[in-house]
Formats: sequence, C-alpha cells, structure tokens
Amino acid sequence: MKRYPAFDPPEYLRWSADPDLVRAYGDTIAADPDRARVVEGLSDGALLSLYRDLLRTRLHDIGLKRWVRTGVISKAWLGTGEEGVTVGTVRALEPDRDVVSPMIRNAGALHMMGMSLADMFRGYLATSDSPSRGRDLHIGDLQRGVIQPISHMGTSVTVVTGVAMAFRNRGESRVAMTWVGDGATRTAACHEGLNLAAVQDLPVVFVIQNNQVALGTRLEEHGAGDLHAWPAMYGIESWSCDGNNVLDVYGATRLAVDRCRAGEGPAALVVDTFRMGGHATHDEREARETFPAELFEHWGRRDPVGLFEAYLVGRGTAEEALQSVEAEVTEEMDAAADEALRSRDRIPPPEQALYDGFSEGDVLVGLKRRPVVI
Ligand SMILES: Cc1ncc(C[n+]2csc(CCOP(=O)(O)OP(=O)(O)O)c2C)c(N)n1
Ligand SMILES: [Mg+2]
Repeated sequence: MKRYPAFDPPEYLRWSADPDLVRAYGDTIAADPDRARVVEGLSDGALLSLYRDLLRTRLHDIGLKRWVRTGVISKAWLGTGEEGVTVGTVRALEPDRDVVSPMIRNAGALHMMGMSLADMFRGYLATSDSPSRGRDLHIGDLQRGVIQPISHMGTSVTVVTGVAMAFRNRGESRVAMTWVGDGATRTAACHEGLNLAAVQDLPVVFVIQNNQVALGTRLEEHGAGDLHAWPAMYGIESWSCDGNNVLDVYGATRLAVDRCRAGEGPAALVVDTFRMGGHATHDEREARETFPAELFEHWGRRDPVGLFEAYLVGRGTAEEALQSVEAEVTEEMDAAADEALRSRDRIPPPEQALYDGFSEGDVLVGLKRRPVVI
C-alpha cells in the first residue's frame, strides 16, 4: 500500500517484505490443520474483501491523523499495527445477527458491522448528527449490533456476557464478542465476566488483544503471568494467534464462533500484537521512550497490511487487483472525511447534553427494530 510520510510510523515508511516473514506467515496458517482448513475455504473474492477491510481500518487512522495534524481535532485513538486482530475476528461473525462491544482501538469493527465511514469521522467531530448526537466519541449503533466502546476498561466483558445470556435464554443462534486489552484483563469486571460466561456456557467470544502496553505501562510491568494460560484457568476453550496475521486470527475465530453457535460455551482468542504508536496521538513520543527501538523494528517488519499483501501476491493475486482495491478505498475514505467535515458546524448546544442522553426508551426502540440486543 501507499505509505504516508507525514503519518505512518517510520518502520512502515521504509517497509519492504522480508521473504522469511512472508514464508513464516504461510507456515503459521498451516501449523494448525483446523485453522488451515478454514482459511483454504476463503475464495479469492473473500481474501480481497479482507484486504479491503484492513485498508479501510488503516486509512481511517491515517484520515484521523491528518485531522489532528491540521488542527481539525486535538487527538485520536488509533489501532495502527493491530488491524489484523479487529479485521480477522469481526470477519468470522455474521454482522446481521451477532453483537460486538469493541474497544476504541477496534474502530474497524464499526465499519465492518455496517456503520458508515462518514459517521465514524463525525463521531470525532461531536456534531449533532454524529451517532452519539455529539455527546461522546465512543460511538456505536445498536441497530447494527455495535455497543459503543465503554471507557471503563474491562466492563465490556460483563456487558457482552449479559448479551450472550439473553441470546442463550431466548434460544437464539447469536454470538457476542468483545476485545479485552492486556491492561483491561487486570480489572475485576473482566474476571467476573469471564467466570460467569464460563460457568453459564454462554455464546461469547473474548478476544484478549495483547498489544503489550496499557497507556504507558508495559505488559511485564502490569502483570506477571502468561495471558495465553488464562482462558484454561476459567475453563474456557482458547486459541493463541499471531495478531499481525489476519488469516491466522480469522481461522481461529471461525473455530471459536462455530463452537459458540453450537452451544458449546464461550471461547477466547489470545492474540499477540503491538501498538505501533502512542495510546493516542498525544503521546507517540513517550511510547517510543517506553519500549526499546528494536521492539518497534521487530513489529514494524510485521506490518499486518504489508505482510498480507505480500502473502497474497505470493499465492498469485495480481498486484493490480490490490492496487485497484486501494484506489477505491482511498477515494471512499476521502469522501467520507469530506462528508463529515460538511457537518462540522453542527455542534449541539452544551445544555443538550442534559436532555439528550440515552433513555430506556432509546434502548427499547432499538430492541423493537432489531430484536434482542440486550
Ligand atoms: C477502569 C479503568 N481504569 C483506568 C482507565 C484509564 N485507561 C484508559 S485506557 C487504559 C489502558 C488500556 O490498556 P489496554 O487494556 O491494554 O488497551 P489498549 O489501550 O492497549 O488497547 C487506561 C488505564 C479506564 N479507562 N478505566
Ligand atoms: Mg494494551
């Protein structure tokens, strides 16, 4: 993909495919015959569609960074380097019946579940026509099965466990999913939710997204154990994944989702990846000081978009096909940002926040139109 000198991490600017890593990419998929079978079932069109979602997710970050640099907004929370986790997991769901509760880091889940890119940009502008009507940049859409990201880390675990309990009680073949950062795993809510889901055999997939940092605290500073060993501790079936390999994540998540739909109880993915920037755009320099440069180098060589491109080309996809998807997505993203900017002066008056909160009525309306979210 095109690289953006003003916005990309330096490791991506000088990126070129390392043949050993491209070979290892394929080996990772082949290492688990069950995952390999799922991945082999993907058509060329489905692979290109995964590529489109990876690009949308990356270019949404680039669009937000451009807004920060040009003074449109003051900061943005990005998922650069972690796109494979969001795209691989959401792709394994059925957007018209499943429910997700993403972290702000999983913005890709929003467009993959059907929210518009313009709405995603409008969320950051806090306009009265944004999905939260200007109240919050954590945006969701219950009609599309997206619970807005919850600022209080770890609590989405208990929320999706409740959603999955409703699905189970109503005998519906629906799955709930949430992502739990390595930092969020340290919260009480996370433990309570995992335990309840396990003991109740609920159809919920927990994606433990280990990007090795919580704000400015490194993984080894906030936890001593091995996250890959956690699900078993709760009696939850789990898969370990390479988060920078979208196909590995997709293959494992399909197995996890199938298990949930078959009524066999919850599942977890423990996914290793790396945050290629700051917690948000304001602390990118601090993030560089938090980790040794070699770690950025290591993960930078494993750019989930670049590696997927190289893998696809290696198995016969024409480079022109990838370029044409990229041209389409770039155009679509620019148009969405422009559309959102046209709403820029629609800022609700401050007192609106007092009257325009979500009411029980809002939730019920959502429930009536799209049965059983909560
Ligand atoms: C309960 C709670 N404690 C603290 C915070 C402040 N906070 C926001 S994000 C964050 C770190 C999250 O780290 P992690 O769960 O690893 O997710 P990541 O940002 O790395 O994706 C913290 C401590 C919060 N939002 N909620
Ligand atoms: Mg983290």
